[in-house]
Amino acid sequence: MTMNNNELADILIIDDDTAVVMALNKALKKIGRIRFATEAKQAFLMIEENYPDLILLDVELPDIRGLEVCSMLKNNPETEHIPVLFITSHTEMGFEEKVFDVGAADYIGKPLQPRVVAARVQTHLDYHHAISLLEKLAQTDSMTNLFNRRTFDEQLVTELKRARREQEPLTVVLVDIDQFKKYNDHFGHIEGDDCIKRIAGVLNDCAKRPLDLAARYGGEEFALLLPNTDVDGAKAVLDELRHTVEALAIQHAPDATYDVVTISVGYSILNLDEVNPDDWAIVKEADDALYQSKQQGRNRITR
Ligand code: GH3
Ligand code: MG
Ligand code: MG
Ligand code: MG
Ligand code: MG
Repeated sequence: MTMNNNELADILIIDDDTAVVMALNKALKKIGRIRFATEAKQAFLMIEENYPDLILLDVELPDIRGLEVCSMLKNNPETEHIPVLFITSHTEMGFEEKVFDVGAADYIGKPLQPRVVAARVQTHLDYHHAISLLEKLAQTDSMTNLFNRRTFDEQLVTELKRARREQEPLTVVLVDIDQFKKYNDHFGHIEGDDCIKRIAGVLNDCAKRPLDLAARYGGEEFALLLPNTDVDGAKAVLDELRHTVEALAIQHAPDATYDVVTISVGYSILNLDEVNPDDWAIVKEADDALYQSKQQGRNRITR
């Protein structure tokens, strides 16, 4: 999610006709920060610099045809979500279809009517903003702001596929707070929620690399997905995690084993030689390892 409703949207106009650019700039300056490019090559550089919230695209450009530019944007996972609106005076039969075939959100006919342009652009920005918000809500655990279980399950399948294809290690981690019933019984549920949030913050900090994922797996259980991470990498991340939680020094209930709140950790690394791979086997292994950590006295890490 990039856009906040109160922020001005970032709108990129790609058109080689400066009169059109000036007219659009005037029509849209209240809605967004306008950037413009007069050819496709320049536009792609600007898009990479900062992904715009919406693109207005001319059909005829000096270097690459507008329809092709739109196809390229829609075939790139980084830019496929950006709404593209064509600016065109093409009125021949079938052109409208072509525009939507390449994934455009809409098209605006010339001559341009400033208020119509502004209204259409605003509608698409609002729609796009609402979709992004819904996507974010659907992926997030609202109490901790970590990813939720559903997102973990989806990403697990994706990352297992990638790991097998690229022959790269993948580490799956399960984390459970130690003797948390005692914590709740002694301090109450509100303090308990607070404790969960603080530990979630540590997990979030541990998922440092772009593809690392930290999720709330259940009540006081968390999961980490660490792509391209082998035993040494996993040990380093998890030692730091366990240590950092302990160093929060959250006072535990008087009848708990340790003075401060701790976590138990279990992890498993994908076996790339598996003949009949089962996607959930790795989670089961991490869960068995977590059980071992609990059995052996808690506040520890087991593979
Ligand atoms: P163990 O060391 O074996 O894990 O002991 P435990 O008491 O932590 O046992 P377990 O993991 O089975 O218990 C989970 C407890 O966490 C039960 C429940 O009361 C508490 N819990 C789960 N979700 C929440 C939550 O969202 N908020 C609060 N405050 N407590 C929760
Ligand atoms: Mg042109
Ligand atoms: Mg538990
Ligand atoms: Mg527990
Ligand atoms: Mg238990």
